[in-house]
Amino acid sequence: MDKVRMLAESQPNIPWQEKPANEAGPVWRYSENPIIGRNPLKGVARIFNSAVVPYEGKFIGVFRGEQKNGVPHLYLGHSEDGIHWTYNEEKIPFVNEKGEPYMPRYAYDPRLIKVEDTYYIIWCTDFYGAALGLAKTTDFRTFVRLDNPFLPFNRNGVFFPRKINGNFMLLSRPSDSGHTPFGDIFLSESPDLVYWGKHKHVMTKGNGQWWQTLKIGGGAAPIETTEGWLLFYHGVAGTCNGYVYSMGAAILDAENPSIVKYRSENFILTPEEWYEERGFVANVVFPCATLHDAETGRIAIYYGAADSYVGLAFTTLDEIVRYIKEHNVKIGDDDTIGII
Ligand code: BMA
Repeated sequence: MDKVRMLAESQPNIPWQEKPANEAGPVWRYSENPIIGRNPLKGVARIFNSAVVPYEGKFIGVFRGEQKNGVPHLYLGHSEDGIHWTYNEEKIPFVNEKGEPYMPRYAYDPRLIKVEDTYYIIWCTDFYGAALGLAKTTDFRTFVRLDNPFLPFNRNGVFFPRKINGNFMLLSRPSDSGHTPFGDIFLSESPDLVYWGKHKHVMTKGNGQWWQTLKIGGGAAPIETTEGWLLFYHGVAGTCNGYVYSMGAAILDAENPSIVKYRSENFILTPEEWYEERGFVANVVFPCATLHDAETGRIAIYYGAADSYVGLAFTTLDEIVRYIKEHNVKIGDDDTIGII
């Protein structure tokens, strides 16, 4: 069998630590976690569930900052190494297409994804309830907010990093406006970011795997590989003490990503460390982004921890793909194109 390869750029300077000898799982945590602690900038009590990209030889991020009045907004951050961050104290100043201020009432769980020459921010916004908000930038100075792609209620919008058959591809998780005790991952397409359609079902919450029995949602932008799209996502268990968020992984078909090729039966990261188990919301591991290097196959996963911190975890393409295949489980009709 050919060795699996990433169909992505080389990013030799991403954060990295080798796997500790005593680590049994396919994903290991950064030893200095959490990389972002409490009160990280003026007026912001906590940063978590945030997204980063490589930019001009360094790194740039869009951060979910929980202000001291409890309302989340998005903040821009810069880093030389992907670990130590400085932030703009002002919220990201979204404008409409005429250049006029166009701020969301709140904004959380951003993803930041480059498609062609443009960076897209997609987040959870207020559209008479929780829905997807969308903005674009090419220079991280002007942020043009576009029409909300979908009707309420929806969360966990994740773009693919390239168009497929000429269309933008967007994963989402239809929700309710509250704490959503249900939900699967769906796929939608758009030629122009205005009209969305060709909706398909991608992945079902897994009733046989109790860690993801309540709901699932897309996490980081899928990584293109010779095996298909590698997706890190979150899965939620409902316990007598509340929800528990873990990280899962799957591989979607390269040209028809509504088809799941492989999906790990087991979580690949679950709350175990103090910063995942203790915080504003205990027991949350919530991936929103990766940095990855095609040359070495290294992957650095950024995840929110306990709605209070940002953690970093590592794997390699070889290791995670082998693990997913070895623990592959077929759930529902995930292996179909997902139209009924
Ligand atoms: C979800 C989202 C996430 C959050 C999680 C756990 O519904 O709101 O932002 O991390 O709940 O509180």
